[in-house]
Amino acid sequence: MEVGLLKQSNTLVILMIFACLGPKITNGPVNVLGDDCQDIKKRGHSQGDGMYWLDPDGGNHSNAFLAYCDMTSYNGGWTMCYTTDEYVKPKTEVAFNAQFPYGSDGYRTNCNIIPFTEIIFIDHQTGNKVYFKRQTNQSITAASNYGNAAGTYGLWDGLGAADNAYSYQLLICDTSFYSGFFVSGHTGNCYKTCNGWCSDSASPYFRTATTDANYKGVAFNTNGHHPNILRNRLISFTEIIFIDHQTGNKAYFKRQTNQSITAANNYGIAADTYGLWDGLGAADNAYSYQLMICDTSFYSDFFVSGYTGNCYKQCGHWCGDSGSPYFRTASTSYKGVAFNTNGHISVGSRLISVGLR
Ligand SMILES: *[C@@H]1O[C@H](CO)[C@@H](O)[C@H](O)[C@H]1NC(C)=O
Ligand SMILES: *[C@@H]1O[C@H](CO)[C@@H](O)[C@H](O)[C@H]1NC(C)=O
Ligand SMILES: *[C@@H]1O[C@H](CO)[C@@H](O)[C@H](O)[C@H]1NC(C)=O
Ligand SMILES: [Ca+2]
Repeated sequence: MEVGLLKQSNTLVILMIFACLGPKITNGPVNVLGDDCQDIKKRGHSQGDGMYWLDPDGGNHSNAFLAYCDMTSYNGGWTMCYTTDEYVKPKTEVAFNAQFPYGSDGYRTNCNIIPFTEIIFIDHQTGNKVYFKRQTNQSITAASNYGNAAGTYGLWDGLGAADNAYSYQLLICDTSFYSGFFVSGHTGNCYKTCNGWCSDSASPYFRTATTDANYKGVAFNTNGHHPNILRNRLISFTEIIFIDHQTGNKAYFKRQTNQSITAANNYGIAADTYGLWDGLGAADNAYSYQLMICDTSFYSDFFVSGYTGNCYKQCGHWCGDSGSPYFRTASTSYKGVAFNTNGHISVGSRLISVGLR
């Protein structure tokens, strides 16, 4: 999901040609400098969607930086802040990196001091776009509003794909629990705070992932107060790594056909969909392996285990496999975290990380 801001239109702007800054990257950058994307658009210097140079604090342009400007959605002028499928830290993750272009997981730019009255959310998997406009058109910046209760800004109107049965509210958070922009419906006359969500399990949420296992995933126009909502994982991968932080051991698995998959499209699909995987690193090479990507109340996560008895597993059916090495996090009935040990029983807890490429 991508989040961007539309600046209020009444600011004084100086547009300059800004030459010879940095290497060329995909989609530009366009050699145009502005306070923000809306500024460039208003001045008539848009050359379409792409990378532009921004200097929102004005004055000396040596601190100008690159941002992707969406110059076409809903009249354009959106400064796009970040693209992510997980927890973000937009307060401090502010540097654009050409390796992570707009629309790919990892895209970042610095929206902190851009004044805005509108905010857009884009779902890259469906192409759906929703934006919200503050009912009073007084602009705010993220920088001076992290952690404020939503009541500070009052109500926002939902436009685009937003459900217009609701008025909305905005939070800008930077806690270890939730970080980033967060729009949701205003229900029960209750304004949310960064750690108090008014028990709102009805209205549409627009939020990235929290660090709480009960509120995983990215909510786009769906209630996000329910545990284990679908994760919008965008990364295509043919290999998956598990790292055991207690021993430092690492095991990775490579799909035997090298056709990539994304988690997003594959939750709940039986392991035979992907066929066999080879175990590398610390994995026991007496086995071929199989992968599941689950999101059930029983088990929710990536799950690699041996392929035994010619049986492919499903998210609720583990082939009675009490022999092969498992790589899984905790299920709600098979406790603990398995790393290279059979996990068809409860095992001890340990800290592991999972990665894709
Ligand atoms: C702009 O700032 C840079 C870095 O602080 C400095 O080296 C440069 O002299 C400044 N330029 C002007 C015109 O003040
Ligand atoms: C919004 O701002 C414009 C000027 O930019 C002003 O004319 C209008 O009255 C304002 N509307 C509200 C609801 O504050
Ligand atoms: C994997 O992809 C490479 C190109 O990226 C191709 O040359 C190779 O034949 C593929 N291998 C399999 C097993 O599909
Ligand atoms: Ca400056």
